[in-house]
Order: sequence, then structure tokens, then C-alpha cells
Amino acid sequence: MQQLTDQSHEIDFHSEKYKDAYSRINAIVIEGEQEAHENYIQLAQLLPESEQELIRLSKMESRHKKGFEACGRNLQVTPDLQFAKEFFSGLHQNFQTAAAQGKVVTCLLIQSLIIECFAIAAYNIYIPVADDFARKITEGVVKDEYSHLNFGEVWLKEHFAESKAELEEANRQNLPLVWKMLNQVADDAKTLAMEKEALIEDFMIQYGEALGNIGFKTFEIMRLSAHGLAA
Ligand code: Y39
Ligand code: FE
Ligand code: FE
Ligand code: FE
Repeated sequence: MQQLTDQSHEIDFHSEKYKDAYSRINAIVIEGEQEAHENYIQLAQLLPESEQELIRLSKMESRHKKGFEACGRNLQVTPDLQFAKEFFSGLHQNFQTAAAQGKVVTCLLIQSLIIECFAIAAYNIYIPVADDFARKITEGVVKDEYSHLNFGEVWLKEHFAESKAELEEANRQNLPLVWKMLNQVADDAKTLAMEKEALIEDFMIQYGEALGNIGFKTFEIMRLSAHGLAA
């Protein structure tokens, strides 16, 4: 079984090319985990009835950040955090604007659906091609990310009728940013043996499933997905 899934034996984790690409991808993950930590603290303030649970999720995100910092150190790579901040600036800005307006549905769509699905796709595709140290860390992290996605699904399912219009608008505004982000890192991801097509496929499967779980019908999911692509 290990032989079938582990493609990492062909990768030179210490080549300059690998480490250069890793300095950006590792930074994206570290910055993403930091922003996810902050986003769940803000969500805890917006949703007092789920405060304890959301603080728990925010603490998991800090642990993820520490784990990925260790992955960078293990390969003697310095993460390019400036690049990563710019990489997330669009989603970050949209989350902050929504939070300031108390738009909890938009905040949940951005963090608990879009960003969590992006993380799950990236980590699933990374695990079979990661170095041994990073693979163990990432396997632990991805389990947590499914539980974060689940939080968003459950809340939005319970409030589906009154959230639907805001979800559609938030999807239209934020899904195109994901394609832009994916294109921006496609070359670096490829250097880490992660194919863009595989990332897109995994993301669309996770995101489509999530939309279905909260109550969208299949034809609506197709429309929501296409809006993202076309914009
Ligand atoms: O909820 C979370 O922990 C998510 C913040 C972390 C985001 C990870 C973003 C991964 C994108 C990597 C792109 C690699 C091709
Ligand atoms: Fe911030
Ligand atoms: Fe995380
Ligand atoms: Fe998460």
C-alpha cells in the first residue's frame, strides 16, 4: 500500500530549486494557519453561542502553524512571509470587511468553506509527495481541517434559508480569488510534485460536497462553481 501512494522517493528535498519553491509554499501555509487562527477568534466574537468551540478551533490553527514552521526548519528553508501575506491579501480583506459589517455568513464561507477546502485539497495532494517529517505533521493537520469545514457546514445548514442569498454573493466575490491564488503558486507547487489539476479537482470535490451538505441542490452547486470560474 505504501508503495502505491508514496511518490516521495523520487524527490530531492535538498535541491536549491525545491527549497526555493518551498520558501513560498511553506510561507503560504504558515501565514494561512496564522490568519485562520485570527479568523476563528473573530468568528467567536460574532457567534457567542459557539464561542468556546471556535476558540478551540483557533487554538488548533496555532498548533498547525507551529507544525509547518518546524517543516520549514527541518529543510533549512526560510519562509517568504511577505509573499504569503500578499498571497492572502484578497481573502483577508474580504473577511475583514465582512466581519466589520457583522456578516457572519460571508465570514464562514470564506474561512470555513473556501479556505478549509483549499487547505484540505493542498494537504491531501502534498501528503504522498512530502518528506517524512512533513508528511507526519500534515497527516495530523488535515484531520483537523475536516473538523473545521464541518463546523461551517453544520452552522450554515442550520441557517440555510436565511443565508442562501449572502452565500451566493460571497461565493461570487471570493471563489475567483482562489483560482487566482492557485495560478500564482502552480509552478512552485509543481516543483513540490503537486499538480495544479489535482489541486483543482480535489478543491472542487470538497467545496461541491460542502455546498451540498449545507443544502444547495446539484444544479445550484454547478452554477456556484461556474460563477467562480467565469468571474
Ligand atoms: O484552515 C486552515 O488551516 C487553512 C489556513 C490553511 C490554509 C492553507 C492554504 C494552503 C494553500 C497551499 C497552496 C499550495 C499549492
Ligand atoms: Fe490579519
Ligand atoms: Fe489549519
Ligand atoms: Fe482550519
